[in-house]
Amino acid sequence: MHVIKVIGMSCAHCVSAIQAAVLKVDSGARVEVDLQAGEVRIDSAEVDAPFRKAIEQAGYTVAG
Ligand SMILES: [Cu+2]
Repeated sequence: MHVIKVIGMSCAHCVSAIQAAVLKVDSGARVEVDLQAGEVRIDSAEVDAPFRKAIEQAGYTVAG
């Protein structure tokens, strides 16, 4: 399970953009976007880095 802090997510559009970015890395991943916490939780066997990169390429800032 990956927990990635993401800055700049605010609405349903952000949720679907983040989900699409994550699923492009691993189409079998389970993704939960928590807008209130500013967290993306990803259940996947894939490593962390490509998810962070994909989220940044979608236009968001990954914290930490
Ligand atoms: Cu949005």
